[in-house]
Amino acid sequence: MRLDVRRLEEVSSTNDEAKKLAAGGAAEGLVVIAERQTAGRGRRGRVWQSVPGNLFLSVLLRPKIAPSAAPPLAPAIGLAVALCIEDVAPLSAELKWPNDVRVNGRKVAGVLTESVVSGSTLSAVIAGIGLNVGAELPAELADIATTLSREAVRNVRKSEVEEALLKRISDVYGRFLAGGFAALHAEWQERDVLRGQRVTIDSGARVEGEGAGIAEDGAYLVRVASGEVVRVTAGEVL
Ligand code: BT5
Repeated sequence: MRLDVRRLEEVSSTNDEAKKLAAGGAAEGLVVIAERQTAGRGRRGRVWQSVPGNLFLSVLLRPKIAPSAAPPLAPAIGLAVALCIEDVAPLSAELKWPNDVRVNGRKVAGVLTESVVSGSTLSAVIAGIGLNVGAELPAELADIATTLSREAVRNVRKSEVEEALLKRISDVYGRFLAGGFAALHAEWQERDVLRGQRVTIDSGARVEGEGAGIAEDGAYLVRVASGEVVRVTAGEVL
């Protein structure tokens, strides 16, 4: 994938900006990076606290796959973020299915993938990433969130993180296109924080049990009380 990076000073959300450009016919590989987001979003209408100095970017992907095959792109991009973190700092990144990246138990990055579907065709996937590099987060997030600089106990340079992230996204996406999520499965599994933990996943219905790992296709597996292993293809860990 050839990347075409557009840098903007301020946007509502880099995902919205990328979606607009996608609607105008922009090619796969367009990257929108903003210094400031005034309405950064998480999933289900949640807010992404976008403190200037941290990284906010969205990549336009146009995979030739069915809309139903798009959900594993969220954990795939999560893996790219994890690998990027390990490239730039002496840290181990942890992945919480489907879209959280953590370091030392606290969330350092989130991924928001949004599909654009026309008819029965997947016309685009916008993969948005918010990564806390070094700018201090609001106090209310202190218990659950962190930054790379805090965890690495030194200043981590944003330009370096950005460069590593774009490289990892190209690499991971290329492998996803060639071999599906299965090509990324082992690396994801090594960083899985839910495995062996009690989990409740809301996927329309509630699935409760023990995390049994990520499946080869990117779904999450939960061993429920009866001993049966249930697959969850999309959802939210409570
Ligand atoms: C996510 O949502 O984790 C996806 C976040 C994606 C943000 C990027 S920034 C670039 C692009 N443009 C956008 O508008 N969005 C994407 P979710 O799983 O719903 O998690 C949201 C929750 O994370 C919030 O409810 C908070 O609890 C927590 N949170 C908010 N801001 C945070 C931050 N800066 N660091 C860590 N946690 C945060």
